[in-house]
Amino acid sequence: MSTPPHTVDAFVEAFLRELNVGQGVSLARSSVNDQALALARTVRHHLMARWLEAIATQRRSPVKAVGYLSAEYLLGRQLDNALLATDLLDVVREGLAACGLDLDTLRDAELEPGLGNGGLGRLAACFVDSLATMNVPCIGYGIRYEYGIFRQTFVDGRQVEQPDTWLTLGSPWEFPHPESAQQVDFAGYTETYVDDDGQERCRWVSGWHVVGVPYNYMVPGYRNGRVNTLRLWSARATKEFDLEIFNSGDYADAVRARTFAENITKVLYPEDSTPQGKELRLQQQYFFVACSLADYMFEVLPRDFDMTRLHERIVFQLNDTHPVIAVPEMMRLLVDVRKLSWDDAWAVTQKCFAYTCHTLLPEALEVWPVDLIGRLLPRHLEIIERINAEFLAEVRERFPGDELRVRRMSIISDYPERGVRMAHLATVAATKVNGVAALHSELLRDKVLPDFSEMWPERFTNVTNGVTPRRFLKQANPRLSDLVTEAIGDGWITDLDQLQGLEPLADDAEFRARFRAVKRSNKERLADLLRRRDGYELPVDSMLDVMVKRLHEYKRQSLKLLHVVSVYEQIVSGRVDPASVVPRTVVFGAKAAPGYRMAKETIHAINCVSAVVNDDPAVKGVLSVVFPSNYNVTLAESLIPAADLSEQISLAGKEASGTGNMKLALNGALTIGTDDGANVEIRELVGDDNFFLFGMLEPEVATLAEHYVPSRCYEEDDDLKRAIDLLSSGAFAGGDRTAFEPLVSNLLYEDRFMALADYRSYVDAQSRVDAAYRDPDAWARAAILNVARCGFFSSDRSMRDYIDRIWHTEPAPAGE
Ligand code: OX2
Repeated sequence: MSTPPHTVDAFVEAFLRELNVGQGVSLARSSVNDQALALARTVRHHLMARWLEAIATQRRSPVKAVGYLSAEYLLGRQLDNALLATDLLDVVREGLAACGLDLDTLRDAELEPGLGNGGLGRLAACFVDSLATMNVPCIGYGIRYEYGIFRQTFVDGRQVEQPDTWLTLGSPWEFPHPESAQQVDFAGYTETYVDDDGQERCRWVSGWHVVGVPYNYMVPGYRNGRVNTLRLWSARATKEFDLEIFNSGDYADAVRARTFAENITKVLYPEDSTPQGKELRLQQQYFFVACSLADYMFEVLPRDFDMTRLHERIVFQLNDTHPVIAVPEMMRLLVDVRKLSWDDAWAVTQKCFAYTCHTLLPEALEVWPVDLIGRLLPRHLEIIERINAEFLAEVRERFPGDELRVRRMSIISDYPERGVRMAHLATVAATKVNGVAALHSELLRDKVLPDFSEMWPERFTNVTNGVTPRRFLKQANPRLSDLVTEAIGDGWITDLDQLQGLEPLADDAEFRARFRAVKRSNKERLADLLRRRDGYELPVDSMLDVMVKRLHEYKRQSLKLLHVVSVYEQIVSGRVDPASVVPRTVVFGAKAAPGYRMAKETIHAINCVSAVVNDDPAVKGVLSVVFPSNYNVTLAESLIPAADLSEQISLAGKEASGTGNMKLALNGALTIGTDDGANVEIRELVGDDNFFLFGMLEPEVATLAEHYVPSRCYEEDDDLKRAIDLLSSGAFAGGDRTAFEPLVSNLLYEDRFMALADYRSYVDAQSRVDAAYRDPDAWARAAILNVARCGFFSSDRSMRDYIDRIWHTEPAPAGE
C-alpha cells in the first residue's frame, strides 16, 4: 500500500470518492457530518501505509516496546492532529474550498473523544504523541468508553451533566478488530489439580466472562512517517449470552445479562484524583489489563516466545493505580497458563512493570476491599496474598522485630476493612516508581511511601510531566507558531529547547510588538468563539486571567472567587476608583465530579457572581467573569493561546504536577502560583521576575495544619471579611442569604485546603500582577521569556527521561 500524492487534485478526487462510495451521498446532497466523515477517511489514507508498516515491524522486530497502560486517554480532536502530522492542512483547505466547503466548519463537526477526566488522561495522550514522534515503539492500551466525560451544561448556574454521545455520528478514526477479541473471565472459584508432569497446579474456574474487542487508533508521529497504535478495548457479551437469550424463557432477563456484560465499558467514571469504590470500576480495570496483557504476550509476540525473556520485549507503564491489577494478572498468565515456576514468573514480572503515581492525596490511593477482589477475581486475590507474604518476609528479614513497619507496608491492610492497597502492590512489583514533578517525587518518597523508599531507595525516581508542543503550540496557536518559526526556524516543533533562541528577542521592541499583536488576535479569535458558543462578550482589551482545570477544593477555585469578589466589593463600595483598576476578564473552565457536592456549590457560586458582576455598570469595562460550560481539550486549544495570566493556586503539596500550567506558560501567559507541583520548576526556569509567587510553602502548610482555625483569618483581614460577608449577603443570589451557605461555612469552619490562610498573600500578588500589566511592553517581555524558557516542558523531554531512567528502550525507525 502506498501513500496518496500530496496534491489538491488527488485530495479532491479521493474526498469525493469517500463521499460517494463511503457515505453514499453526492456532494450536493451531503450533510456536514457526511463531509466531515469523508474528510477524516481521506486524511487517514495518508497515514495508513506507515501504520501497517509499523504494526508489521512491531511483530517482526526484537526491539523492546513500551506498553502504556492507562484507563484514560483524553485525546482531543483527531482531524487537526492528523492534518498536522501529514502536513496536509493547506492541501485540504484548498481542496475543500474547490468543492465549495469550509475546513473550519468540518473541523467543528468532530466530537472529541473525551476518554479521560483531566490531567492524567491528557498526559497519556501527550506521551503517546511524543513516543510516535520520537520513533519509539509503543502500544497505548486503554478503554473505549461508549460515553466519555460528561457534557457539562449550566441550568440556573448549576452544573447539569449530559451523556457524552461521541460515537453517535460515526467514528472514522477507529478500526475495530473483532477477530482479535480476547476473553476476560470473572468470578467463580479456584481449584488445584495435577498436571501432565505430575505437578500440582492451580486453576481458575470462572463464573462468567465477556469478550474484549479491540479498536485501533492511529497515533501519528510528527511528519516522520511513524504511526503507533492506541488499542482501546470494548466489552461485548459472549456467544453464550446469545445462546442464553435464545434458550431462555425469560427473554428480558437474558437481554439484561447481555447489557450487564456490555456495561463494563459503557461509561468513564467522572472522577478526578479520587477513586470511586465501585465494583464496575474494578471490572473495567481488570477487563482492560487482561485484554492488553494477553494481546501483547500471546498475539503481538510469537506464540512460542520464551516468557522468561518477556522484559526484553516489553515494559508496561502503569499510569497510576488503575491498571495495577495487571501485576497479579501477569503472574497468573505466567504461572497458571504458561506454567513457569512462581520464582521465574515473579522475576520477570518485576522487570516488566513500572509505576507512575499522580497524586499525594491519601484518599486518591486506591484500596480495593479484599472481599470484592475475592469475589470478582479469586485467583488474583490468592496471587496477591502470596506476593504479600513473600514481600513481608523480606521486610521482616530486613527490619527484624519491626512489626509496626510490617503493618504499614503490607499490601493488604486490616483497617478500616481488609483492603488491597494498590499503590503498595505497584511499588512492590515495579522496577521503578516515579512521581510527576520534582516536588511531588520528593513528597512521594518521603511522605507517601517512606518505608518503601527506605527499603529500596534506588527504585524511586522523578519524571516531570510535559505537554506536546505539536498540539499545544503548533496547532492551537498558529500565529505564535509562525512568529516563533520566522524567528528561529521550525526545529522547535520536535526539539522544544530551541525556544531558547527567542531569549534575545525579548529585548527587541519590534518582536515584542508582534508578540503582543499575536496575543491580541488570539483574544479576538476566542471572543468570536465565546460569542457564538456561550453568548459572552469578551472584552479583548482587558487582561485575560485564566483558571482552567478540574474543579477540586485543593485546586482552590474558591480562592480565585474570593479575589474576584474582593475586587468587585472594593469598587462598588466606592473604596477603589474603577478608573484606577487594571481591566480584567476572569475566565473559569471546570467540570465537577457529579457526586462532589462542594465542587458543584463552587460552580454555582462562580456562575452567580459572574451574572451579577457582568451586569453591573459600576464595574463595566473593568471586571468581568466568564465561565464557558464544558471545558474540554477543544476549548482549551482556544483559551490557552489567548491567556495573559495563568492561575495555578493549589495549596502547596497537593497538586502533583499540573500540566495546564505548562501549556499556559508555553503560550506566553505569566503564572500566578504557589510553590506546588511543576510550578516550582516553571518558576525556576522562567525566573522569579517572570512569575508571581505567593502562598505558604509545603512545610509551612504541614505545620499550620496542626492548629489551623480559618475563621481567625476572616476576623483578622478586613478585605477578606468584606468579601465573605458580601458572598453571604445574598447580593449575588437575588437576596437569598442561604445560597452559598455550604460553601461559606466550609471555608470558615473547615477549609481543608487553607484558602483563607493564603488569601492575603494571594491578593497582594494580584496587586503585583496589576502593576506589572500596566506596562504592556514589559509584560510582553516577561511573556516572551516564559515561552523561551519553557522548552523543558515538552513531553518529548518527559519521554526521554522515561527512556533513560525507567524503560531503557530505543527508538526504532519504522520499516527497520
Ligand atoms: C492528575 C494530577 O492531579 C495532576 O497534578 C497531574 O498533573 C496529572 O495527574 C498528570 O500527572 N488523577 N489525576 C491526576 O492524578 C490523579 C490520581
